[in-house]
Amino acid sequence: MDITLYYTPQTRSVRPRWLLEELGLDYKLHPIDLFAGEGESKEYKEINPLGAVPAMKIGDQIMLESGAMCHWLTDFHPDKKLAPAVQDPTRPKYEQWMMFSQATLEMQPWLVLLHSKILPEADRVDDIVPWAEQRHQSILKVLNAALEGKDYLLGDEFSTADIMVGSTLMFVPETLTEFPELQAYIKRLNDRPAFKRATN
Ligand SMILES: N[C@@H](CCC(=O)N[C@@H](CS)C(=O)NCC(=O)O)C(=O)O
Repeated sequence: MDITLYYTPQTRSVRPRWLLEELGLDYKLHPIDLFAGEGESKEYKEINPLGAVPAMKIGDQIMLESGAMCHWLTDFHPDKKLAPAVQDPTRPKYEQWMMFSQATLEMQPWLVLLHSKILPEADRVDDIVPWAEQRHQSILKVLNAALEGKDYLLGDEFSTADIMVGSTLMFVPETLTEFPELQAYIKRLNDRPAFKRATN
């Protein structure tokens, strides 16, 4: 399979790169200097009209959305056992955490960033920030409890859900101070050789 990953460090593009490393697949890395505006270039807009990373080229086909890439790559390689089989009793939990990472966990930190740094000052809604911070803490509490006594979200076995959830937590380490299970979890994930290779 001929895969090119359009990638900017310290963004959501770490998710598919980390997974590609866990799977031991060959891939080409195409760096995009998002912070220098390369996402807005005519060439890159032909890859992703929204100018965002990651994007993945599979043969001639372009795929967007980090979560979709992770889902598809994992299911394409069932022999690597990074997800339970669809018939397995732990599959519903796997699906839950995969979706949770993007639909629930990442929304509040994104709102904080948007309304404290990214939007022009005139467009920011200040009251959103404390609300989102508090909501984020409530969500972390649930996640912390779910990880008690476990190495990974599904128990002893690492899965792609840990890439999705763990990478999201790693964007906001400063919010984890009250949660020892989450801190230990992040450390465990940081120590994985595939993670180190993906973020070198
Ligand atoms: N839901 C998309 C979000 C992609 C996204 O917004 N990426 C950010 C970096 S983490 C980006 O490229 N932002 C720049 C922009 O949207 O112009 C995904 O998970 O792939």
